[in-house]
Amino acid sequence: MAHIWRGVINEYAGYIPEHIKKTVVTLGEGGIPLIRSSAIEHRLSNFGLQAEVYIKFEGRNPTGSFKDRGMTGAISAEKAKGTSAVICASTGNTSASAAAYATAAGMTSAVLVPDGKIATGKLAQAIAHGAKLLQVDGNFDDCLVIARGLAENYNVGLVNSVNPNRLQTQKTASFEIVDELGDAPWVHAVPVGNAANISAYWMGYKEYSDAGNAVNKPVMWGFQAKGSAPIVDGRRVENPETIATAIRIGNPASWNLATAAVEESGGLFDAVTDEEILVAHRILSSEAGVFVEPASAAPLAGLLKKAEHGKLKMAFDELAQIRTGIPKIVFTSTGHGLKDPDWALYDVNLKPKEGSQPIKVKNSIEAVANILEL
Ligand code: AN7
Repeated sequence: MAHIWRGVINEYAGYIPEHIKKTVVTLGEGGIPLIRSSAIEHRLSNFGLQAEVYIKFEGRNPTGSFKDRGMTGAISAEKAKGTSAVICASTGNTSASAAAYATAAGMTSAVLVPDGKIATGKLAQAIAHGAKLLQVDGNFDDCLVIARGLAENYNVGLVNSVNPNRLQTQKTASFEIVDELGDAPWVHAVPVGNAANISAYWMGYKEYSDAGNAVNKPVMWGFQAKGSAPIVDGRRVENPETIATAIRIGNPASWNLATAAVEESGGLFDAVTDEEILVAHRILSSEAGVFVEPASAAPLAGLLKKAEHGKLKMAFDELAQIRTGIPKIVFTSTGHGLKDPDWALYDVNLKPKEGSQPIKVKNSIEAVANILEL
């Protein structure tokens, strides 16, 4: 039977609150199949581990990141309220998504981005979709304070993930995973910035198993970037730093929800270095065939580190008491590599990578064959 994917609100309507469903604004987000990666399974086998590894590649969403799943909920609810202008603070992806969905809804948008590097692709998207783009003399956390203040005092809707409608539709990523695997994976790893995504996944897994669609729930593993790891450090980071600019956040808004998700699921938080992130980034692009932005490589970096240190084996052994079959791991790669493509051109020491420039060649079959050593 013909079926056009109608976006996450309509596809999972039974799990979405009424006020979000009244006026659905969608760009067809979600509906993203897991990618099973034999290359990463092979990497784990080098540590003596047998597992099925699946990538939830959220870069396949309409604006190239997982933010679209939540944005359809936030913008739909604002539309139902008659809101005409929305605002958000963002390290880049939220702004791209907010701008796109606001435009589709016939609203205006303004986005507050921090001083310092925001990936070019993300800025281009916000501008292309007509957002008013303001770069604040401060970091992401400062931007969020301003955005909240504006929404409290002026007639403008806040579409950051502190808006509960975001999580209500973002949770659908868990539903899709369970629908594909037939149950929750054993371990689910995600990058953590403002900490909404890990909270939304956990909410989704709980709701779906409560509804009888899954027998189990996964353990949630959250990975922050070292230098920008407030939850791991147990305190706010005043000047967060990492090359993974998407998760350069020092005071996550959903800190408590994320901590609850990890505690309830029996999971963990840990930090990975920029170098570990870039190594994982390279493995994803050159072995798995999946091009992500740096923040999206953090969960693989974390999983490989845990595998190397024997922690993944310990987790499997423990989970084998309640689960059967081969362990299944899912990790979420949150954003597309094209958002921030320069990273493909540098090695892990941030030096220009060999072979990152095209080789000039004469316009002839023979010349090309020669260079390719055919
Ligand atoms: C690619 O766009 O916070 O822990 O303002 O863009 O739910 O914040 C982005 C976050 C991971 C972290 N990966 O997710 C923003 C913003 C990518 C991201 C995260 C972000 P949360």
